[in-house]
Amino acid sequence: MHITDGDDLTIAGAVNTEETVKKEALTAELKKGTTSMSPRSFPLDKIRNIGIIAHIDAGKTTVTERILYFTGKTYKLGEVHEGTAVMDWMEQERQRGITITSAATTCHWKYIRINIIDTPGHVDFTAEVERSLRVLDGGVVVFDGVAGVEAQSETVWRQADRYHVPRICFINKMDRVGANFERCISMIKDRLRAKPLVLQLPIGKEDTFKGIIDLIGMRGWLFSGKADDPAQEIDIPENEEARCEEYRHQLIEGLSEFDDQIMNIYLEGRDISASDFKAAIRRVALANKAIPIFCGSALKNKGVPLLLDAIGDYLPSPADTPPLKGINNVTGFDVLCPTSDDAPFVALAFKVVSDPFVGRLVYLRIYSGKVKTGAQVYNSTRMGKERIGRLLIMHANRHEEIDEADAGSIVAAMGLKDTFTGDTLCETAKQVVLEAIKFPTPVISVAIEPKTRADRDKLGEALQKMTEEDPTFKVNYNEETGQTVISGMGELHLEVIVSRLMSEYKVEAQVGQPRVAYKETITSAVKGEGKFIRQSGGHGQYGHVRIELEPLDCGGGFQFEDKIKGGVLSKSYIQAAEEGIREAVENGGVAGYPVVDVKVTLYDGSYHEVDSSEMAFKMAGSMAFKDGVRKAKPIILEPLMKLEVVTPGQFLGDIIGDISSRRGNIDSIETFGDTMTIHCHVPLAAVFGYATSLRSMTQGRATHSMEFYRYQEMPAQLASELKSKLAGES
Ligand SMILES: Nc1nc2c(ncn2[C@@H]2O[C@H](COP(=O)(O)OP(=O)(O)OP(=O)(O)O)[C@@H](O)[C@H]2O)c(=O)[nH]1
Ligand SMILES: [Mg+2]
Repeated sequence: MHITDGDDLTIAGAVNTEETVKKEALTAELKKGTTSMSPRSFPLDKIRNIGIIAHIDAGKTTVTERILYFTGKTYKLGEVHEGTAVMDWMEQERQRGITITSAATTCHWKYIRINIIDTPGHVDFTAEVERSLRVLDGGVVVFDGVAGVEAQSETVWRQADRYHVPRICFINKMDRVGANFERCISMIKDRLRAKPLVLQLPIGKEDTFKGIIDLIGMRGWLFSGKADDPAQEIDIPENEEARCEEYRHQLIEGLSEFDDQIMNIYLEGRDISASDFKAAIRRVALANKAIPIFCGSALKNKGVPLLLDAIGDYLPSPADTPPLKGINNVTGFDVLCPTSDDAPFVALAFKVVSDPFVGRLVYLRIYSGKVKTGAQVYNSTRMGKERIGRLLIMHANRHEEIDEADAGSIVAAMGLKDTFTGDTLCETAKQVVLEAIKFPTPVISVAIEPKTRADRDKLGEALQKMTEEDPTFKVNYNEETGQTVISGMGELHLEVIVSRLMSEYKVEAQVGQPRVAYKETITSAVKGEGKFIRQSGGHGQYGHVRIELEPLDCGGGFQFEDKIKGGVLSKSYIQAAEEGIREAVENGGVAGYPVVDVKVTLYDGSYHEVDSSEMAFKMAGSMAFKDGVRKAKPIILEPLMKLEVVTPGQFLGDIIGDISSRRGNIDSIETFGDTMTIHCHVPLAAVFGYATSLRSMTQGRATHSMEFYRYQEMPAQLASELKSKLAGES
């Protein structure tokens, strides 16, 4: 079943519904394949830019693969477990059966164009979800029908909340033993604190799950399980009638709470038509007041066509999303960027990929205006001109060339040399900067030593490409030890990077054990002084600065203020001192870890007519900072992780005992039947290799999920042990 002849979608409430668009013509064109990605303007209100988001293994990629098949985009069903999923195209993804990098694609359903980004569920790749949610208009949140709302689903839900992304839920895996639709709904209510609008009920459960009841049309749909068999429409089975009436009633009540139009029809005792229903649900969903819920089994080809209808019906088009706010580069005033082809061009770069065949690709979400191949644009974040070489529509790792991209579209551009993730592109004459995307800091690192000189060169090049691609991946070269240290979000993240270095970039290197990325901060305000004075025979060196150091709140990063009174030091010496201070911040405080949450104020200094140089002031800055940190009661910060363990009750005692011995704190324990969910916080240093020990403790029957929570002070005893260990190593 590809593009179907099914009911028209009621895109009630969408812009231009009342028909600037010739639906039939468009549908026919799409069927023939004549409207491909071509450069023509696709009606804005018929575009859906959506992300598929969820906990690891919920079935996001499988849902996406089914969407591609049912929309006729692919002609073979892609399977994650067989390594044939189109969206999981990277070698690492196919080997491991997980998504690592978000992949974009475009397909058409009835007369809707759907731009999809399939995101990874593993928390180590959270940056991929963050950047996707930043540029998408709507989300499909997928749940495993057995596990319900898992830890990472909650995390992505909160991320979507932050970006105000309207979403719909798909309760997947209804065919699995233990699948429980009602339990999933109550978890959506309790854990996500969301208001569910149940629009479907499953017919049968587990291996007898065979279809879905649509509570709006009050019709049943049976799916044979074969992707090519059309769904069979049936009356609601007699034994389900009472349950359906009850749910429908709840739906009307739930909707009335948020929608006056439905409430009025209901209070007047009139029948609510399907289009009234759809229009009201769309209004409520777009306003993020309640969440439409659907169900099915992607793997068994059940329910996905109805989900596709729902994407058209209940998720926003770019025109429904409020205009994005940017800042005028010159005046500093707010600027609204309307989703319109006629407005000045504004786009956000949200992803950079080094493609081995086509080179450097920059993914763009175009918010306003259009852009043509060859156009000159302005990177307002870096204040430089850029030229767009070619424009592409991506389909996972393949692409199709276009010569123009419009407002509301998601495309990849070639030829941009100096544009990075989070940068804004706009017109030179109408400069605007959009808010950049915020990414978490890496918490774990590993040392890499290339085997030969040739490997060192290859390593440098590979790491540069990878840091461009992944904003949560950082590289530090330690001058003193000659070691390259890479940092990331977790063990899996670094493991994937190391595997890619070896298999994709053919670097041979010695890789150390993963280590915690500690940081340092100060706890009191102090003054520091740096004097760099050298008197040798001829020309000497003279640089002298006085600074003040103050602790900032957690997350405050590093701030620098110049309070030098006129003429005491020249601008170039001040800049050189700042540079020296910044380098010292990165190179580390008393224990050699980067210093965070500190403000440095440069307030005084002196220079020598002959001997002073920028170099001398850079040294003086660095010395002043080191002097200050030593006096400011520095402490070591360690990453604290949020850990969630789901286990059969019999292992609860052992798991809790183990967590306590790892300096963990239990926050709460939830019980669902015999399944216990333990929520706790544990320092990262104490949970290396946790997967292995949990597996052996529970015979592989417990699962866990861990994500970075925050940095916290390390206990003094452990901090001093760490310092003496470091002293011993150097
Ligand atoms: N029984 C059953 N298994 C499913 C269903 N959907 C997906 N799976 C299986 O669940 C596993 C994970 O599916 P994926 O589609 O890779 O899940 P994902 O959410 O993309 O996972 P990540 O991208 O790694 O977070 C695969 O083995 C799928 O075959 C379903 O409806 N029923
Ligand atoms: Mg996946």
